[in-house]
This record gives sequence, C-alpha cells and structure tokens, in this order.
Amino acid sequence: MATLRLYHAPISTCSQKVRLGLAEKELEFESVTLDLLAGDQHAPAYRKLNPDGVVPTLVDGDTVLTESTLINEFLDEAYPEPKLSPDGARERHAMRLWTHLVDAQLHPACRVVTSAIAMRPAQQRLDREQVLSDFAKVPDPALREMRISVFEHGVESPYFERALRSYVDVLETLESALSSNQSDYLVGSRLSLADLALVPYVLRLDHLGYSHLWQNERRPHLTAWYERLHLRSAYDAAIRAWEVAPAVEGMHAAGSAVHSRVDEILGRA
Ligand SMILES: N[C@@H](CCC(=O)N[C@@H](CS)C(=O)NCC(=O)O)C(=O)O
Repeated sequence: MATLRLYHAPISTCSQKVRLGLAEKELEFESVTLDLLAGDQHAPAYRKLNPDGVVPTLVDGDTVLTESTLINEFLDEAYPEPKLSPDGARERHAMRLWTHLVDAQLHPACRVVTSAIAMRPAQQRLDREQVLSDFAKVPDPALREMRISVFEHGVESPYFERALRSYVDVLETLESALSSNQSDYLVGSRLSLADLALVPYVLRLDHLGYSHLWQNERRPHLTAWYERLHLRSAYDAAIRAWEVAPAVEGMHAAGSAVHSRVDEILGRA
C-alpha cells in the first residue's frame, strides 16, 4: 500500500474531518502539522501542493489531494472498507447535500466565527505588520477582505452576525433532520461521510464554550448524535489525540470573553 502523508493542523475542522475519514478506515498516515497562526500554509513549498494555502492536503503516493470533502470521497473510493457512503444513489445524494452544506455554508460561517472569537486575540499578540502581510498572501480577495475586517473589528465586524446566524441555523437543520430520522446517523442506517463532515463544526462551538446552543434539552437529538460520535474509537484517534490542551483552553477563554455579546447578537440576552 502506498504511504499516505497528511498535511494538517491539530484543531482545524477540515483536518479533523479528514482524520476522521482516515481513522474510520484505520489508515495510518505520516503526519505533517502546520502552524496556521505562524503562516506555514503560505510557505512556497506548501503552496505548490495546495495553491489555496489551506489545510488539509493528503498525498497518496504521487497523487496530491486537496479539499477535505473530496479527500474523504477519494478515501472512500480508494480504500473501500469500511464503506462510509450509503448504497443507494438517492441516499448518496442526501449524503452529498450535507457535505455541500458544510462546504457552501457551514465552513465559511465557522471560519468567520472562529477568526473573530478565537484567532483574533491570538493574532493581536503577534506583530501587526506580520499578520497583515500573511493576510496579503491569501489568494482569494473576498477571503482576504473578510480576514482584515474580522481582525480589525472582531465580533463587531459586519461579517460576524451573518456568519453566527448561519452557523446556528445549521444546528437547527441538524436537530430537525435527526429528530425525523429513524436512524442514529444523518443518512441511511450507518455512519457516513455526512456525519464525519458535520461533527467537527459542533465540536468547534463546544471548544468555544457554546454547547448551551444544543445542550440542556434545547436540541436533544443533536446532543444524542454528538455524544454517540464521541464514543467511536475513530473519534479518539482523529480528534482527542490531536487536542492540545492550551489551544482548547485558549479557545474556551476567548469564547467566554465575548459570550454575552454573542448571546446579545443571537437575541437571547
Ligand atoms: N474548502 C477547503 C477549506 C480549507 C480551509 O479553509 N482550511 C482552514 C483550516 S480548517 C485553513 O487552512 N485556514 C488557514 C487560512 O485560511 O489561512 C477544504 O475543505 O479543504
């Protein structure tokens, strides 16, 4: 079997998603971690592998794969056991609607929310010119503009409220789908790439200290699904093993610092 090499960051959602795919399939990989705050993703050698300057990137033999959703689809085809997609075409479409939701809505929302709440305080401790020069290396102009706005204004950036609402809307979509499903999982009767794609984003809110958005009977089906996924051994290998306590504590502290403002924006103050 060819050697797999994963370029990733320990608590990046997209990296967690791919590590879950690898762990469910019990695939070993060589790990190359990038420090996103230090700008490792913009190093010329890495940008040759991933021109967007983001993680993750998976190298399988001489094949370089980017885009976490597509990497997990690749893994499911190239390493078919255990299967992480449903059998029927209709259900596979349903699975892809979830992964599309992540790519089109949830990840962009999470990027803004995480940047405003948790990355900004860390970036503010760095040299301002260095931070701005890293933003200048972001290839997508819209993303660059968002990064600057969020760095300057945090949760008061015009990007923040829209992103936060969009993020929380997905929690309701999850609750509603899981409450009407006859299954423990998002699609069909077994775990699929849909579950692996969504769970890192619930975890991110958990890390920020916002689990009240689904716990305490607010969203009981989502709570049960989230807890169920935590019981999998793949979760330990892909998520817990990579959690760096100071980073998680830092996210929690940053979340607490703006908790009341976030509640206010959500209209629950
Ligand atoms: N659509 C891409 C998004 C990748 C992405 O945004 N990765 C984040 C971490 S989750 C990243 O590398 N951020 C660093 C940056 O934007 O500078 C994927 O799914 O792989």
